[in-house]
Amino acid sequence: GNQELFDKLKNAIVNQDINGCPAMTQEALDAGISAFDIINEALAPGMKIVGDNFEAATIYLPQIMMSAKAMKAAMEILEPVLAEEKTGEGVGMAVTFVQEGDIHDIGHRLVTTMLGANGFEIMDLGTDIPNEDVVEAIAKNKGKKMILVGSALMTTSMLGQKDVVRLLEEENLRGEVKIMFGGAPVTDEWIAECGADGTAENAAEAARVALELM
Ligand code: HCB
Repeated sequence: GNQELFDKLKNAIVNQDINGCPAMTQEALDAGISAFDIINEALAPGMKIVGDNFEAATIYLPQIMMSAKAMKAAMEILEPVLAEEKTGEGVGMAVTFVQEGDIHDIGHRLVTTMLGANGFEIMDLGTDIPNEDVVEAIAKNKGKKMILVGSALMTTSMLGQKDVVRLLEEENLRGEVKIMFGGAPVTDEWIAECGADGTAENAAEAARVALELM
């Protein structure tokens, strides 16, 4: 059944199976499983295990990089499918980015993809983005219905999230945009301290929260 495929795919991420992972992803699609479920039930939980293993020091950076590659290969198959499954239209624009100093892009890509699949017009600024560039992107799109979606995976880069809110306030742009921040170290307390509007635990929830905020 589906659970068996999900487990196989999860293991493909954990075991750094760069060829098996996209192959099994295709197999799951062919079996009629949605791209959405493949991501939320198999790929993202697989990366979560990888993160836990790294924290437990049972694996090291080279293994993580291989798992990340396996994940990317699967996402390359799923992204066009999600674009086709797209629901909703004219929800607004989502400006997505990862904070300066931070190159972790797996969660960012998942969230960005999921927002696009839920009808947002996407402006993906990428990773390691200085706050000045973020503010400029918001300024350029002033007047549009907009949400800023930032990720930070490190406690150090996370601090920049507070600065970007302050910069937007200084430029009188804070009222132009909703703000959602996420990434493993981000907590509800941090969101309150930053003056952002919301956060989410995973990509599916991020899409839900973003739609609610608009
Ligand atoms: Co990286 N790394 N890493 N890493 N890495 C972390 C993040 C640590 C927590 C691991 C640890 O030490 N415990 C740690 C940060 C410590 C800290 O500050 N607290 C760390 C470190 C220190 C480093 C380096 C400095 C290591 C080194 O070189 N010595 C280096 C830094 C590079 C840099 O950014 N300048 C580094 C490098 C790497 C790679 C390259 C090996 C690889 C990244 C590959 C890539 O992204 N292309 C990597 C990875 C993979 C991780 C872990 C293992 C997993 C991160 C991940 O992809 N998770 C991570 C451990 C962990 O997080 N527990 C570790 C899976 C995704 C799906 O989850 O949380 O990113 P996510 O996103 C979720 C969720 O948060 C939410 O939805 C997403 C989808 O479900 N979400 C949002 C995300 N953004 C959102 C925005 C919103 O608005 C709303 C929701």
